[in-house]
Parts: sequence; structure tokens; C-alpha cells
Amino acid sequence: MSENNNPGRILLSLTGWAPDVWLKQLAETAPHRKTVVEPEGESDPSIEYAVVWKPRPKALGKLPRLKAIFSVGAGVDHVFSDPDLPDVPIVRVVSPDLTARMSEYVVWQVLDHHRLGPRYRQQQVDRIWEEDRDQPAASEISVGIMGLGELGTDAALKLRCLGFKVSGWSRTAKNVEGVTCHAGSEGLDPFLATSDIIVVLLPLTPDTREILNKDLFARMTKRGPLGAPILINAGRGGLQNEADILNALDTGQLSAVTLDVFQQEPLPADSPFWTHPKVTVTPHSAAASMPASLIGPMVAQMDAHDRGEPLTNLVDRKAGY
Ligand code: NDP
Ligand code: OXD
Repeated sequence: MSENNNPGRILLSLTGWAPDVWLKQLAETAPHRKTVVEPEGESDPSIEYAVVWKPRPKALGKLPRLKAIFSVGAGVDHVFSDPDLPDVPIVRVVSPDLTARMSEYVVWQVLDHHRLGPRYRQQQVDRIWEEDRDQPAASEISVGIMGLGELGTDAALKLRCLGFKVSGWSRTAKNVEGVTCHAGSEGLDPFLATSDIIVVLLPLTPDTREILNKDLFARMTKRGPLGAPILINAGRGGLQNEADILNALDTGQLSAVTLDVFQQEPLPADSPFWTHPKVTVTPHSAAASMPASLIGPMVAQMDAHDRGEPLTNLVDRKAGY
């Protein structure tokens, strides 16, 4: 607690997310701290912590006693896009609940492509009974995870349990049992050359912006059991060059894609992705942040920080994630 035993208030600043359920959870979990959605003036001295998703521009910049910013998402690109971001620690979500949800999504989409879900759904619409007797086994398919962090590692291990060959690519070298690990720019080509299905769980940073582009698609394998590779992006829309994806689908460089995230969200009604036969669209729902599982650990961190203990799950400002 603060020295005066009067813990500072929490500012909840969410864009595109109804605050009510978060406010209710905060009130239940942190009855000793008041939460507000608007500070009392730009330089409200009572605010010590901010809980944010795409915080309103200038919402945080002038709060003189702000101690830390808590992102309600695992990704923090939405925090860095604030031009007035104050120089306080940023804590991101690392949660077993979020991780489990993301792995469910990844396994679901990998299996859907592997077991010809898009094709059979279309056949049902067209009333066509045509089975594929030559489906490869999971053990014949290599799934490559771009971003072998909290989410990517768990997804990789779950895919291993299903029998897929799994590799991963990260910025720094990793060692994950049963997973072939590649790192850095020199690790990218061997990773791309051996991945039949690529799952993207990278953060959006200056280094990864539009990394999913025509140059990268040209470096992917062309010889896998699925023919051209399949791309599944559940990271961020800013990772992808959308014109290049459409072109790669149309030229056969990619055989199918699942996209959970887009450059513009919600996806505009006239986007070609909605109707493209090789595209599966989900509405940024791969892994939802649930107030009931996230607020408890956040408030515990605030209280621990006030007692002088270090914050965990801190964002590296220099790396941008
Ligand atoms: P982590 O920070 O734990 O992992 C990120 C991974 O990406 C790390 O392995 C990191 O490498 C790697 N990476 C970062 N930059 C580079 C680079 N330049 N080159 C190669 N590898 C790089 O994040 P999480 O796993 O928790 O989350 C990943 C992302 O998933 C989030 O940033 C968010 O954008 C997205 N997300 C999407 C959701 C959705 O519903 N669609 C829900 C939750 C998250 P290293 O290990 O060396 O640091
Ligand atoms: C996240 C997200 O980053 O929901 O957690 O996208």
C-alpha cells in the first residue's frame, strides 16, 4: 500500500471495449482502490495505475503520480501508438487462461486446414460427396510458429502432442523440447523452407511490421505435402501486407490463409478477404482477455509494487514488446 495507506486510484482507459465488465471486476477485486474512466483533469494526482487497451491519446501523458501501465492484452503495440506515452513501466498480459485460449485457436485452425475443413464445408454447401483418400498424416506435416514466446511455445507443444513436426522462429535463440528452434535473420530461411503451415504469433514492432510480405512468401517451401504453404496469422494485422497475401493466394504461392487480425479492424465490409474462397476470417477472437482471470493478477501486482516488490511481465521498451 502507499505510505499513507490510501492506495492510488486506477484509470481504466479502453477503446473499442465496453468498460462495464472491467469496472465491475475491478470493484470486486480491488475494493481498496477506486477505478475511474476519466481522470479529474489531465494531471490528476490521484491516479497511480492505468489499465488500458488503445488508451485515448493524451490520457496518460500528464499524470504526475502514474507508477505503471497495465495492458489488458498480451500485445502492447496499442500502448506504443500513444505519442505522449509516459516513461513508466508497462506490464503486459501473461496468463494461463489467455495462453490456453490461443493454443485452442491454433490447434483448431491447423487441424481445420490439415483435415480439409474449408473444402468439406464448401462440398456440403454444393452437396458434393467426395472424400480425399490421400490425406497426409500429422507426422508428415511441419508446422512453423513465427514467435516462440508465451503463446507460441504453448501452441508448439500442443501441436507436438498431436504428432505434427513443429519448428519455431524467434528473435533470440530458444530451446524447446521436441521443437526445432530457429532464431534471428539467419534462422528465417531454414524455418520458411521447412514449414508447410505457418502460424504467426509475433508482436507488432518496428522490426516485424509487414514481415508477412511477398519477399517472405517467395522464400517459403513449395514442396510440402499440402502443396503451397498455409498461413495462419493470429498476431497482429500490421504484420501482414494484405495486397501481397491476396496476390500470393491468387498466384498459388499460398494455398490458404486464416486471418484473425487485420490492418483495419473491424474488417471493412468491402474487403476482398470476406469472400475469398481460400480465406478464413475470424474477428480478432483467437484469444480474448477475460476480466475475471486478468484483473486479480493485475491488482496483486499493483499492491506488491506499492510494497516495493518488482513488477513482472514487463515490456522491453527498446524491443517494443
Ligand atoms: P511474447 O513476447 O511472449 O513472444 C513474442 C515472440 O516473438 C518471442 O518469441 C520473440 O522472440 C518473437 N519476436 C519478437 N520480435 C521478433 C523479431 N523481430 N524476429 C523474430 N522473432 C521475434 O508474446 P506472446 O506470445 O505473449 O504474444 C504474441 C502476440 O500475440 C502479441 O504480441 C499479440 O500481438 C498477439 N496476440 C493476439 C491475440 C488475438 O486474439 N489475436 C491475443 C493475444 C495476443 P524472443 O523469444 O527472442 O523474445
Ligand atoms: C492481445 C489481444 O494482445 O487480444 O492480447 O490481441
